[in-house]
Amino acid sequence: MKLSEWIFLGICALALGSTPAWAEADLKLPRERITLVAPPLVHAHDQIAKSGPKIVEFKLTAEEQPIVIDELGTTIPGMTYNGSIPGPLMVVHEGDYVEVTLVNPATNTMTHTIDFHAATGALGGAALMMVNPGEQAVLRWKATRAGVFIYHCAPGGSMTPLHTISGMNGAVMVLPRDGLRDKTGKPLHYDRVYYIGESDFYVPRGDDGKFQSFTDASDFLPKTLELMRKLNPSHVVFEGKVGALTGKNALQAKVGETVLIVHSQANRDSRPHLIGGHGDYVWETGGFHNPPEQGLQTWFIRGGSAGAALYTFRQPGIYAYLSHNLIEAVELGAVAHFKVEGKWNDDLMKQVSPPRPIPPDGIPQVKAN
Ligand SMILES: [Cu+2]
Repeated sequence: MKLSEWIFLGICALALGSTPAWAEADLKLPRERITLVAPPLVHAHDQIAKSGPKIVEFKLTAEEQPIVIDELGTTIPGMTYNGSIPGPLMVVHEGDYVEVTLVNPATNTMTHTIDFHAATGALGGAALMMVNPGEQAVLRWKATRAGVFIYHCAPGGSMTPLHTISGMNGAVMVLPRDGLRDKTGKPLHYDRVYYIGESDFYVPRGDDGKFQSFTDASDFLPKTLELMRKLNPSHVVFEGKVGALTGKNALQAKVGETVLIVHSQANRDSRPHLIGGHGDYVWETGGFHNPPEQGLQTWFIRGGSAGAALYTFRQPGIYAYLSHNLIEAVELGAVAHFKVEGKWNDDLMKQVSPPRPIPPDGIPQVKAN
């Protein structure tokens, strides 16, 4: 083995080791290594920080792999962080340092990086994380702003939107050290947190009118680029696939539980709405130091941002959580389900009279019951 190869292996070993030597030399803080999980799940975390700032280590691997984006089996050559669309949600506290290792395996064909909207400087870190196949980089940035922020690939030019819409996007949640609060300063807590990442895909149709499938990026990218420029998505989906969060994949909750729903859209506007429920507290623009809005029906997620909604479920049943451009929800796929268990509250809603034929005598249905 050549000397240069030994040096490269040594650098890799350092970077993968428990404490990178160069990082400890300039920042003496406790470290915590987080194992990320695929959305809609979120890694375990404290809502209120138990100690002072620390360095929180995450590892993201760029994975270029075919992904199925609908129930028809339509396949695109996806680009992902850690294999999921969106990439995993990373949770830290304000004042912590986020230390990310980005790995681009030699089996990949493209250059990847990360622009963290929560980070300060160097294109959100993208300029310092540009890794070619066979390379990795480590970036540390200070979480100075509390809120939910997206991250996405940004290799430059048309590759930036192409990689972002091909799956390379995710979010970071920077919690205030003392947790979430309402506009009066009252603490707010959640029993569960789900991360919903919305994606827009641009897939060409064949002469038969059906979506074409692709596994080769060099074939797919020029065609999706042409469609992308018309701003007319073929799919708008949650968690990278039509039906990823519906039916047997529904999100679970119980009556009385408070759920934090983090919703990101790295490229395009969205309008989350929970049918039969509300946003009790909504940080629509994602900033946790802005007073949350209360009692919302629909909220707006600007393309290139993330927001968070806190809701306490009060009735059991199946709820649809969708983008309330109903065409995008029903025709293009932007729907999730919550399956909520518990006891029905007649005071909040009661079926006074089920549907029945209109009585000939015109007696009001309420009396007929
Ligand atoms: Cu990329």
